[in-house]
Amino acid sequence: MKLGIVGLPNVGKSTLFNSLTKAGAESANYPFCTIDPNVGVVTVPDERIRLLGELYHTKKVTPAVIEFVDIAGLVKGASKGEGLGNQFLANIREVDAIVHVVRCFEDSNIVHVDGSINPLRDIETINLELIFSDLEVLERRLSKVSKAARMDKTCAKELALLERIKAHLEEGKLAKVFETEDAIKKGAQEIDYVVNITQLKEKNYDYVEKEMAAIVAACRRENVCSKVIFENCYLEREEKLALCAIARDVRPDFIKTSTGFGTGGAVLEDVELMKNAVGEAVKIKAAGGIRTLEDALQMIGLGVSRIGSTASVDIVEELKRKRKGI
Ligand SMILES: Nc1nc2c(ncn2[C@@H]2O[C@H](COP(=O)(O)OP(=O)(O)OP(=O)(O)O)[C@@H](O)[C@H]2O)c(=O)[nH]1
Ligand SMILES: [Mg+2]
Repeated sequence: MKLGIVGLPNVGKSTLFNSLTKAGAESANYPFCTIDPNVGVVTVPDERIRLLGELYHTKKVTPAVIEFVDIAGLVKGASKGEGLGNQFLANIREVDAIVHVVRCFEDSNIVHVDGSINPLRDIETINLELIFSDLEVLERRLSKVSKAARMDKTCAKELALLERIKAHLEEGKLAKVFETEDAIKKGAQEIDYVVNITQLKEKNYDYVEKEMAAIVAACRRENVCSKVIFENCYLEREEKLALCAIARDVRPDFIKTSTGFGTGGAVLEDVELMKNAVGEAVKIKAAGGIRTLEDALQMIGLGVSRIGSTASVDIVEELKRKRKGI
C-alpha cells in the first residue's frame, strides 16, 4: 500500500515521514524545505507472520509494507502556480490514500505560510487545491474523450461520467464557501445564503448539512452573522422540518423564511413550525411580504427575532403613531 503525505509547507510533513519511516529526510524550519519527494518503505509489524514463519520453517518471511511519499508543500493558488505549483501532485497520483498533515501546534519560531494557526482554514486550502488539481486532470481527459465519444459508445459513457464528476467538483463542493469567504473579505458583516433546494428535495440531507456547516464555519471564523434561507414557499412540511433539524445541529445565527424573490414570503404557519422545531437553539428571521405593523407584531409574537421588510420605515412610523395614540 502506498500513502502520500500532503499539507501546507512547514507543517511537519517530513517530521511525520521521518518518524514513520526513520528515513532521515531533511526537515527544517522553513517553507518548501522538501522539493523532490522523499519515499520511504516501512514493514508492518505482525506477530502472526513470525509465528507462521516458525511453524512452516519458511526460509524467507516477507511482511506487508507501506510506502510513504513525502512531497513538497502546497499553498493557496498552487494550482495556478503559486509556491512550487502543484506539478508534484503527480507524485501522489498513484498512491492508494492521502495523509493530510494539518498544523495544530503553536510555536512562534515555526513560520506558518498563512500567518496564523487555523487548522480548519488550512484543511480547506489544501482540499481546494486537490480539487483544482483533479479538475485539471479531468479536463484533459474530457477533451480527449469528447472527440472519441462521437464514434465510440464506451467513450460516450465515460464522457457522461466525467461531465457529472466535473459538475460535482465545480459547483457542489465548495463554491458557496468560496463566495462566502470572498464576500467576507470584501467587507460583508452578514451572510445570507439559500439552501440547495434540489438537494433537499432529493432528500440528500447529508449534502445540505455539509454545505450549511461549511458556510456557517466560514462565517464563525470571522465573527460574521450567518443566516440560512429556507425559501419555504417551495418546500413541503417534511422538508422544512428536515432543515430545522439540521439547523439545530449546525447552529447558524438565524434561519430565515424567504428571500422575498420566491412565489411566497413569510407566513405565520411556517414561522410557528420553525419555532417549534428549533426552540431557542437558533433565532428566526421572517422576511418577505411583511407590509404592516400588524404582520410584524404577529411574527414577533410567535418568537421571531428579526423582521426583514422593504416597508420597515412605514412599520416603525406606524408603531410610533400608535404609541403616541394618534
Ligand atoms: N513545535 C513543533 N514543531 C514542529 C512540529 N512538527 C514539526 N515541527 C517543526 O516544524 C518545522 C517544519 O517541519 P517539516 O517536517 O520540515 O515540515 P514540512 O511540512 O515537511 O515542510 P516543507 O517540506 O517545507 O513543506 C521543523 O523545524 C520541525 O522541527 C510539532 O509538532 N511541534
Ligand atoms: Mg518536508
